[in-house]
Amino acid sequence: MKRIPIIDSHTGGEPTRVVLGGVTADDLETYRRAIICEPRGYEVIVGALLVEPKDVSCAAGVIFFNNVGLLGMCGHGMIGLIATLKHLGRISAGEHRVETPVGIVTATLNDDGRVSIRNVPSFRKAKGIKAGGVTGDVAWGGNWFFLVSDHGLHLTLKNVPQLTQASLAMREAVRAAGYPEVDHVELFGPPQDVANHSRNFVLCPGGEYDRSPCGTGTSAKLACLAADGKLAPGEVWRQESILGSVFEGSYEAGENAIIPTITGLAFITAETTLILDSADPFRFGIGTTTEITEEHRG
Ligand code: PYC
Repeated sequence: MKRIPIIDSHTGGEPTRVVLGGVTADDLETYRRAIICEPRGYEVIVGALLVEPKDVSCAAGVIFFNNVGLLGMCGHGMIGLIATLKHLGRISAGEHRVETPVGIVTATLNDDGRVSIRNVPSFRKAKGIKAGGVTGDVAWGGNWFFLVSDHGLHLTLKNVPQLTQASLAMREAVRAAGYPEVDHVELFGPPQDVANHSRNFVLCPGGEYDRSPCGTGTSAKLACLAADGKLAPGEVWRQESILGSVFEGSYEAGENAIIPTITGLAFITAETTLILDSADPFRFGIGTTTEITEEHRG
């Protein structure tokens, strides 16, 4: 029996599963799908493995992962991680530096329970790329995004299958157009709540959609707004998700980049231990991206 203690949370509807032990950075790939996919999870979950930071000024290190691989950074996941560390009594209100594979993020646990993430430097790489019948920008916010507004689609929950298919096609097209690094697609439209500035639909690397407004995607959006002179440093941008949940974003000007801060709220949903029974043929997970091999059958 292999035991993996976890804590689940959601940030604006998007789940995070923090792994507290039983797995190291070296064997994460062996257990990644067991942690994320059915029958213990589902393909939307983003995992967060706590690791020792290399930089001693950091309170923790984290590796984010999903159904198809590793993520550079994850905004909703970082908010979920901080809420989890608070739930465990390991941190209190204030600033906490957290090391990720793409840089150090400063997370502030506010007195009201919300978490503000001062993200890695974010920037627009290319403007006005024509691909797959749309025109969009390629930007980095801790992950790579293709940001599109002229898609002509309605950003509603009932349209998720259509939005997913269209975004997958756009991702293929933008990769073929010379941007193979793009693994997220972000569609923008008018908000449903007039208090917000924009609504988005975000396609994640494994073909799932982000239930939250996507922290790294909102950072990429802020980089494009800043580059176009449409948002000033310190000005607040309220990004609404396809569910209607909201992240607040603002930025400081950096060198050839911006430093975004994204604020959101996470709720703990479960604390439990995953069990991988060596007799279980599905102990390493099943799902659309998973093949059960002889090795898995044992
Ligand atoms: O919030 O940055 C984010 C994120 C990336 C993938 C899913 N959520």
